[in-house]
Amino acid sequence: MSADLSDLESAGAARIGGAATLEELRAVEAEVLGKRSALADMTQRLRELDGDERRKRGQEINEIRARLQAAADARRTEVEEAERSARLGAEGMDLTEVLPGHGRGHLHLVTQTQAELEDVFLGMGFLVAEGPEVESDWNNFEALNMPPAHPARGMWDTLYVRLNEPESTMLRTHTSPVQIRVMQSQPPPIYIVAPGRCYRRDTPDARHLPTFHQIEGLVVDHGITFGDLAGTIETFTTAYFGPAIHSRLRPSYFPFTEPSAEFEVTCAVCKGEGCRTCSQTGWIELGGCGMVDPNVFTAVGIDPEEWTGFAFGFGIDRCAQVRHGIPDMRVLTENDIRFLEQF
Ligand code: FA5
Repeated sequence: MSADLSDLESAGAARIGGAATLEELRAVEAEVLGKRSALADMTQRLRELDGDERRKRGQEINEIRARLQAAADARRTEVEEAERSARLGAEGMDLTEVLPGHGRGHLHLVTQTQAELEDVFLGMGFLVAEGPEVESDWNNFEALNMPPAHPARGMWDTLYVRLNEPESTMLRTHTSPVQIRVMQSQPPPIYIVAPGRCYRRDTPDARHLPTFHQIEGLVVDHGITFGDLAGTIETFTTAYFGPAIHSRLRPSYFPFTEPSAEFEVTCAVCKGEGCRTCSQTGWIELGGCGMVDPNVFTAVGIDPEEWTGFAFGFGIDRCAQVRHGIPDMRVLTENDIRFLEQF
């Protein structure tokens, strides 16, 4: 019987190994391991044997069945993989295909705007820096002169991440934490811009999105003045918006700059007349700016007696809105092809 069993196993293994499709393998499995297989027949015939002999043969048959089942399982994985590769090859899409009348697609307006803004500042001698979107309380608030419970934290409706201590980790509410990261990682002089995504619990409206983009600027050097800040903003607006858009600085408050200002440009939708987009004011706020507060320098270990600097943070989506006269910013996230194709 041992010789029979060994023949049966090698024949079964050969049949399994030769199955080329899943369907074939199913049929072979039934034939080799199923209820009507020779193996099942031998199991039935165990009854004819007695005592020890029956136990010994029974064990042999079980071992052979287990080995053949393992071979069938392994073959199934191989055949499935081969069938999947063949199917993918046959169904493969040509993503480079260009249908008549359709372009190849292009960068989203916000991405284009970010690249253009980076170019303007690169042309002025700035470098581009980056920081993470998930930030620590220290970088997003505390080092920016806002200790815990500082009332100015309320200026930014914050989305927290459930990580570490409660409310210690958040989705950054602005790109200003990149200022902190840069000042901690390199000594002055510093001339950087940091574009990136920000998050706030803001209700979407014509000028607000809960997820939006800012571009931060930071300059730290000897003898930097508010005049340098105003000149930089003026150069940037003329380069990016052209001469038709007017800009103005108005006194404001940010805990990390002193003095601080808000930076506004004429509403491109109504040309300054007043409309729904600009809440009838004729002006749209682009961002905030000011001279780096000495407390921020102290927090990152830069001597405020030696160095001075300015910082600014503008909305990238707002820049796109103003430049292209987009009445409602929400279209930027709707992915309506009729809108996207215009840019
Ligand atoms: C700030 O975020 C400061 N960090 C800016 C700053 C940087 C001041 C450096 C001083 C020095 P504010 O919250 O005002 O400031 O936002 C700046 C700009 O980001 C706004 O003027 C607007 O253009 C854009 N912005 C803010 N919230 C939204 C929003 N929900 N949707 C779209 N754009 C927004």
